[in-house]
Amino acid sequence: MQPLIITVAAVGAELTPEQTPHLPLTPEALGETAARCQAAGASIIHVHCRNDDGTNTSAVARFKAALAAIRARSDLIVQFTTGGAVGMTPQERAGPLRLRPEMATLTCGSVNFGDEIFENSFPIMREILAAMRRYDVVPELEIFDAGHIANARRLESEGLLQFPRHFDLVLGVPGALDANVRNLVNLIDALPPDCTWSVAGIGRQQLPMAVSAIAMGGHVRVGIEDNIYYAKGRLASNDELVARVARIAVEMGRPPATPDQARELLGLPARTARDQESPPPPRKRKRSNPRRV
Ligand code: KMH
Ligand code: ZN
Repeated sequence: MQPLIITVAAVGAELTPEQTPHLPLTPEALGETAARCQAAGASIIHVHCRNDDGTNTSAVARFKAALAAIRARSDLIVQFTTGGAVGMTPQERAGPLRLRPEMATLTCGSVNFGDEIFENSFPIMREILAAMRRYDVVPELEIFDAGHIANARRLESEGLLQFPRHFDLVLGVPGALDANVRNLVNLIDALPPDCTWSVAGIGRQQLPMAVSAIAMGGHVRVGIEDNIYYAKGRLASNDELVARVARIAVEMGRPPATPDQARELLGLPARTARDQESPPPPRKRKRSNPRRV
């Protein structure tokens, strides 16, 4: 089986500093988190940015400082959010893409999100994808509901996306698909051929979903964006959550991928190419048999 790609979703948009002291609010704190999480076994960092007071921001200057801090302290694959926070405009969500991170998320459809609606109409998705194409950013496709995979296929048929791509299956958001193995298997069965996938279990389902994904040949997203607890009543740091999954993965014969191994598995250009004027075309992805259970 392939090495395990561990993504750390280290910040999010909804948490407040009152909920956990482990939120990396500043670019410096994000750089420190990146270094610790890479040492613990992560290969991708999913990035939202905050102001010093903890409020969410899409300011390009803040993302620029965060990108620089992460690159100075790690060689993690940097994946910007384009989901942002509920209520942000598509222009705000896509703004930081001009900084040309290696990856960015694309949520593939609207979804209830607690008591709110996380809006991702086709026009919004097309606009965000156009910005990704303009800046040569590779999308990771976020799936919160079963219909989102059909939406991704439609975007592909419109020529706006190419498959195979990496999918992140987000299970357990209140208002979306529950986090259980039956839903996970159904989603994997619906993926286009040769796509890789990870699972992001929300709340207390983070660890069971992660262990399921390791066993099924998928990859894993953990981090306090999705789950603030290490155990009932005990808050977690991001690197603790990464380290626990890495330990289990080693025991299960799936040692964590290095960032460069993850780039290879995901078909991303080698990191040094990002700093050149014209990056080379993406590598051809290896067949991965991602659906094997
Ligand atoms: N904050 C959520 C509304 C993403 O980063 O791509 C959306 C989100 C998804 O976090
Ligand atoms: Zn996010």
